[in-house]
Amino acid sequence: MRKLSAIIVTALAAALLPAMAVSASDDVISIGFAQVGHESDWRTASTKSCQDVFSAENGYDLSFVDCDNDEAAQKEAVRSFIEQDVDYIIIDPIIATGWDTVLTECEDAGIPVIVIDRTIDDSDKYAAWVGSNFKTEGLAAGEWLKAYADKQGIEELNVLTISGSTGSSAQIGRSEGFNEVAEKYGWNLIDEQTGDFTEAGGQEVMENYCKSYEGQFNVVVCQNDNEAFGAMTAMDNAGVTYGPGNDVILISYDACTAGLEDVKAGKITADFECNPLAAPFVEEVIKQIEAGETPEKEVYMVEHWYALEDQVVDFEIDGVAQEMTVVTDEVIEAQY
Ligand code: GYE
Repeated sequence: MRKLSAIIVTALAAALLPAMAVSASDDVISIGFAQVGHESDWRTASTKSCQDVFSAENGYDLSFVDCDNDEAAQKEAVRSFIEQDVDYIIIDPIIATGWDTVLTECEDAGIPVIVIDRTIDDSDKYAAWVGSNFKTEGLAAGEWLKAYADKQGIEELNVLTISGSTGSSAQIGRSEGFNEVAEKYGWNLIDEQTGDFTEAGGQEVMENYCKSYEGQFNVVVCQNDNEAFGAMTAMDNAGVTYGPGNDVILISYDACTAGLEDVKAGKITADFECNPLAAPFVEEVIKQIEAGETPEKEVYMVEHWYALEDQVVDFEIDGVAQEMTVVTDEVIEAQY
């Protein structure tokens, strides 16, 4: 009797197990993620956010491609995800335009695309976008500068900008926002050259600026922290001082841990956050699609503007009062 039941159990298990294995793997959601590259601290935090959320333990099979800032490689990556027939494709678009053809291919294959961080500006064939308002970041930096310069009694602002990767929506939005404010107040925008969002790029552009515009500038705007790190090295070498109370007001974007440490150390005068932790919101979008719901087309990340106490000033964007966050050790500790 015992022997018989054992045989039955074994036979049942043999019949059921393959089916169970199939249905278990059916539950796994496969995702292809075409990431911009690895150019900055921000990017490292963005990649980690996706890898943490879309882990095997959480029921995902993530194919991650680092596109190394190469637009063609990014389109290739998306096409390889279509070949693999993944369930979802996540794209952080290096460049804002040139996407309609490949997004049509995703649509034809029935694979929903979720865009994160940077925007796609010439196609709406994606399910949702989760990211930041880069123009608002630029407006914030500009309006802060106006209020801060007024408080310090600085009348003339001569600005050098080290921009991000040309044609990326992060670069376009930050330049648009800041330059709009600069024009409104009649500041002198001396030059704007790209540092490609890298430390090496920031250093190279700043070395050239220090030679070409020696003694002619009092504001340097870096469109991310890594460019600011490079610009600081170049200014150190050229004997230009920066940060509160020094020759140059140094503005940065991203506000990653190392950027905030430089705010705390009195090197970066103010840092305008771009929040890279989009993945939990992307997971929400996927859950909604899985449940047959239509997700919000645009989801905006919450961000903060950082400075030391003495550099905190009141300012508004389009009539909306902005709050600034004072950088402390606890704030740095909590940052990505
Ligand atoms: O500011 C920069 C990164 O797309 C918002 O890309 C992102 C930007 C970020 O390399 O550090």
